[in-house]
Amino acid sequence: MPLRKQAMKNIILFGPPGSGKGTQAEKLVDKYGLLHISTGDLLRSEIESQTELGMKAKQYMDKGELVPDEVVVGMIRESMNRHSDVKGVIFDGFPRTVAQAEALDNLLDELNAPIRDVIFLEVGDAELAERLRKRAEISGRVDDQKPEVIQNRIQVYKEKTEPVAHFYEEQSKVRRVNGEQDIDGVFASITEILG
Ligand code: B4P
Repeated sequence: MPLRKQAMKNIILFGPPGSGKGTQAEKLVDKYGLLHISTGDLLRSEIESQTELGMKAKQYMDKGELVPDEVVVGMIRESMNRHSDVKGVIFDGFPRTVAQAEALDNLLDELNAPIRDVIFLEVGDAELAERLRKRAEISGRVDDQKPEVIQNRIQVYKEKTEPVAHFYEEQSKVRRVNGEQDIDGVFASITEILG
């Protein structure tokens, strides 16, 4: 992949399931004109198209488990290749394991375009469960329907995804935001950080 001539604004939206990553990503894309890459959306679109990758991913997602790293990293690489001339990327729901974070750093090294900020949306467990329960009523998402699957997603987050925050804390890139404010309040806090 070619080196970028211009500095890219690459941002990770980080936080537990239901913390509002997808919600905020849409608003940030409007404001900053960045490319939005959501691994959750990419996987759901593979499932909808009934591809081989989608059918494999579904087995994990329906249980609230993470899809294997190599599948997700391959999808990210493909998306980045497809959009080679962007001002920057908002990574939403990725990386979710330290192995994914390392793979992303390697990929961005090749482009000479490192992650600038990791926006960490902090929301407590009770509020998360309530939001996902409400989303279930409108989204029809299989992984929102059963309380035990929601609990598993929160558990998997604590075991496998939270260590990603420490990975980026060592690079001094983590910016914590109170994700329990209303949607516009969270957005205002993020834009204050990003400028
Ligand atoms: P995702 O699609 O990433 O979904 P999420 O974490 O549940 O949601 P998000 O944080 O985006 O919340 P949202 O804005 O919708 O992942 C789904 C699954 O895909 C994973 O469990 C996993 O199996 C798989 N997967 C995805 N990426 C992967 C990876 N990298 N590796 C392996 N597997 C992967 O907000 C939730 C709800 O709250 C919404 O209804 C919203 O309206 C509401 N809300 C948002 N902000 C609010 C606020 N401030 N106040 C009140 N309500 C708010």
